[in-house]
Amino acid sequence: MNARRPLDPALIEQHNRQRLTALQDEYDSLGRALGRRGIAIDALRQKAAALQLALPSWGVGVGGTRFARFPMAGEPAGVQEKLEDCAVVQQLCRITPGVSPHLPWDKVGDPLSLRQQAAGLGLHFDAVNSNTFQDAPGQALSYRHGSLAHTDPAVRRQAIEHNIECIRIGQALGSKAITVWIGDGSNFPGQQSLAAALDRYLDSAAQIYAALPGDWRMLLEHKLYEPAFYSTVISDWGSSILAAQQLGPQARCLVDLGHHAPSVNIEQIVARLHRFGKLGGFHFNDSKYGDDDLDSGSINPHQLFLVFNELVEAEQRSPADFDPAYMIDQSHNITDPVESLLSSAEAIAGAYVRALLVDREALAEYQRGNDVMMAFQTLRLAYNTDVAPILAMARRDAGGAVAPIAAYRETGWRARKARERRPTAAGAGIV
Ligand SMILES: [Mn+2]
Repeated sequence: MNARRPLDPALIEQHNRQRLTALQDEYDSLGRALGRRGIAIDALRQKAAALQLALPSWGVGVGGTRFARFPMAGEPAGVQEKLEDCAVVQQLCRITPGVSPHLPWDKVGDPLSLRQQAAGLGLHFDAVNSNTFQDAPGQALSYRHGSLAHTDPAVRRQAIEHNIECIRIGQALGSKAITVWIGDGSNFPGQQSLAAALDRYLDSAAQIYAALPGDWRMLLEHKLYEPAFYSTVISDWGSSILAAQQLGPQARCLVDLGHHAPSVNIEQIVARLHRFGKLGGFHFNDSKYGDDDLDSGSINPHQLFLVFNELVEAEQRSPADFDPAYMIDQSHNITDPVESLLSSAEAIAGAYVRALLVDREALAEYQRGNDVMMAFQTLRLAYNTDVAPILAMARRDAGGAVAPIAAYRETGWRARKARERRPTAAGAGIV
């Protein structure tokens, strides 16, 4: 299908024309430098172009904290407008064709027509996210004291049915996975039996698992704390992989980069999960203190590189069972979400391409010989290489923008939407 582009392609072409001479010069120079290291730059350009990320439907709206949300003129209100903004991101960066919807935040209505609308914009739907961490308007029973791990079987049943409904809607949308994250846990010692709460979760999760279509995955997302501040039922990758192993082969673990204790070695978790066939996917973001949902690569780009270093190694080690889902999960509170997503997509792609630069044979040799410094320097050399010209060329090849944020500003998209779209509400709440 010939996708309808929200931005005028002529504007992007004009933007690229102004930058092409400089870009070609930088690309050629980098190509010669990489050639001296035995690396073919054009192969990297193709791999960079093949990377695919899913955007969070909730991420194109302005987020907030539990204190406040500051709306932005022209931000998208409903799912149709959110798709439009996702298409803007995709048109400019060309590696974000997926959209991960959140139910019931996204009022899907007729899923088939929404799927058609997405396809018309050059998008498809990625993993659906269920939501039993807050009460939807008109909901019969409250999740105040939990959902899938609630002590009341009727509440658990309601939460299970919501997840099964998400699968049904997801099927109509063309998704192949459901991401399950629950806020269940406790705020006080003694509030709940830690053992019994996990048992109830496992029983509920098994009922959702039983409703999975054969070609679907169930992605279990762990998180250390919040909203429960003393204990959380699926708090860490250990709980997640044990649950995924008990549920069955279609259950995998989802790693949200912000959902770990400070200083935890996330790249090692990635390697472990892959080793046991349980690496389901990622929610990319960055954090300084906790689950900050900051823009990918804005705080610790080195960690992002080390995660991709494990992913590239995992893919080379066993390509047959390597297909993690890459999704972004961020809350953009004070920036234009389109710009934050463009910046994040660039950071993720950059970490990936840098990881591709690692000389794996040399690294293995240094590791075998216990040459610590040269093993480290092998990673360092890759990390210190500026791969921006590769990413820009890959985008341009695919019809995207050489400098996506600059191009976005040149189009005047947000100012136009500020005139066209209804204002959104302020309010508060973690989103
Ligand atoms: Mn997440």
